[in-house]
Amino acid sequence: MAIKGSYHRILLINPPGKVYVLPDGTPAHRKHCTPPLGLAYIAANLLQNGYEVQVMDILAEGYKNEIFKNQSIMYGLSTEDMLARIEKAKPDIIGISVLFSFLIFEVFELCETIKRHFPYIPIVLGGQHPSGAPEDVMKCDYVDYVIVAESDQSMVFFLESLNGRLPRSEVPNLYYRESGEVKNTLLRHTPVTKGMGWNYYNLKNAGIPADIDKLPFPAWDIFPLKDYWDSEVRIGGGDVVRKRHAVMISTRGCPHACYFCTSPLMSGYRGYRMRKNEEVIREIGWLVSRYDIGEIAFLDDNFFVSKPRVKRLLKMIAAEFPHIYFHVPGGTEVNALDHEMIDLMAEANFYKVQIAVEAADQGVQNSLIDKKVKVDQVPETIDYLKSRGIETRALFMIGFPGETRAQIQKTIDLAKSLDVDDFYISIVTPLPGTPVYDECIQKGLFVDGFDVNKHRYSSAKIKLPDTTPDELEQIRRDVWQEVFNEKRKKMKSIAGDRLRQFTDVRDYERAGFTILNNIPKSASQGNKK
Ligand code: B12
Ligand code: SF4
Repeated sequence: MAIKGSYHRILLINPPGKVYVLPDGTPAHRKHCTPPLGLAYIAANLLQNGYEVQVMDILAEGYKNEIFKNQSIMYGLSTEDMLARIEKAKPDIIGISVLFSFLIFEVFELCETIKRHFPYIPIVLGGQHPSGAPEDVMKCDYVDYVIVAESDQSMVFFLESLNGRLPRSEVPNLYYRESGEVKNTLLRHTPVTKGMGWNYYNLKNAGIPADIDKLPFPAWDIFPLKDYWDSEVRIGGGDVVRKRHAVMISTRGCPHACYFCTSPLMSGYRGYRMRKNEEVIREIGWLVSRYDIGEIAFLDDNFFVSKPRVKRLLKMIAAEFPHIYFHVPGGTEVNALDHEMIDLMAEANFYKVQIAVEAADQGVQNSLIDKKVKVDQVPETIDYLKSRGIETRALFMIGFPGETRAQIQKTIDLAKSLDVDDFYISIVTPLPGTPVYDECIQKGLFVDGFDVNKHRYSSAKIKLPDTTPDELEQIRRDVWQEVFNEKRKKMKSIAGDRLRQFTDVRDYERAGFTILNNIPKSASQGNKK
């Protein structure tokens, strides 16, 4: 069924990639080239409803095209190629996905370039950043609409309304302009909890898919799969295990609501929904038979939290797909990893997990981290994972509001003591739309020069009781250095690259960089890490 209307041809865009470059000229991390699952779901829903959909993955299609700009390596299609693609696609409307806040300026630039050449094509933005800061994003004159939260269905409703088949008030989660004023359709519902400029809605009122088994499978046929497969790196930064890899999701949302996390904005307050295991198995089978996939990453917010579901799923996977490899790049809730779970993971070829420890101090855990990690269980869990041959990476956060130097030190000590393949310590980074962001505004805790659009997880953003921003950043740098010196030889996952001095052209190649093997140090003078 072909849609007849003024807006029937949609171009979905994944923006370019960006890697921050340290003052000494070293890239802060590897490149990534991940299939954009959210866009693939939106595309599938639009296609199912008769719309014509095209995709331009600027990052993947121009993966090898790198330029140095604003102290970062940007990679993706050139402006000329991007404009030529739009000219050819002749879309009636463009939708752009913005997962990462640190990309929003580049996305605004992209919108400006598109509008300069195609002023009549409306642009709608969605994804994590617009969902947390819709009012901010609508301040950009080149953005016509924002849809917040999971938009599989609301994007279809939005197009129906543009085509005059649905009143605009019926489109969930839409921000638009009327007589120059920004308005939204969220106001119809009462939030469960409310902050400054954001609301958390329960599942019923969140305007997101309630039964995720009813969604069509992601529309990978119209995505540049070969470009994802040809890239040198893997989701989460690890090495290539199987060339033909894919991403999928078995649940949406999370039963928790940690005070720094955006999940409640995207997926409703405690809006946790599970797919039937049989449906997950059906999708794996489809990926294997249609695309000959050999490796799959589950992008769930909190994959392991529903233990009986996951244990049954792992048994089914081990029985049906013994030759496929799996990993989970999102933070894993350690409380869910008992021995039986770990044994089943090993049997189902789950070869890598990231343990979200966050903070070592149980007081910080209990007051700020809704999942309340049992910290004393962490070392034993990691040892058992290792004994079963599963690669482990531990994730920590330092610099919570009110966190003392002693509490930070506990986290550092724990990070250093664990026998993991890799760890990552991020400095607490308040994302718009989260309670921690509000607390910082209300109590005046943001450091001077704080800019929500320039997030980096290595820089201090919050004033602490007895640690200065410089000290906090130094503490983090010292741990890297120490681990680099002590454990470098032992580490085989991304830490090997993260801690590596980029001295050799192969170092750059392994990290996914193609043309830049030496960024001029002078280009970065005067910038802080
Ligand atoms: C997979 C993942 C990754 C992948 C890459 C994903 C990709 N496609 O590029 C990898 C592992 C590489 C990654 C890396 C990082 N990630 Co990450 N990642 C995720 C994760 C777990 C899942 C994303 C996903 O696919 N979800 C499933 C799909 C179905 O949902 P979705 O993409 O959100 O799409 C829906 C909506 O957003 C919306 N939508 C999406 N696009 C569009 C477009 C339009 C037009 C509309 C209307 C709607 C819309 O509708 C979609 C369907 O419902 C999220 C957490 C999360 N729950 O989103 C974090 C998340 C996106 N990552 C995050 C971060 C911080 C990072 C890192 C910076 C971590 C670090 N410290 O290094 C790096 C940065 C990478 C880099 N340097 O470029 C943050 C971003 C926060 C922010 N506002 O900036 C998130 C939200 C986690 C968190 N809560 O902190 N990440
Ligand atoms: S457990 Fe993880 S996904 Fe769930 S709310 Fe907390 S940080 Fe977010």
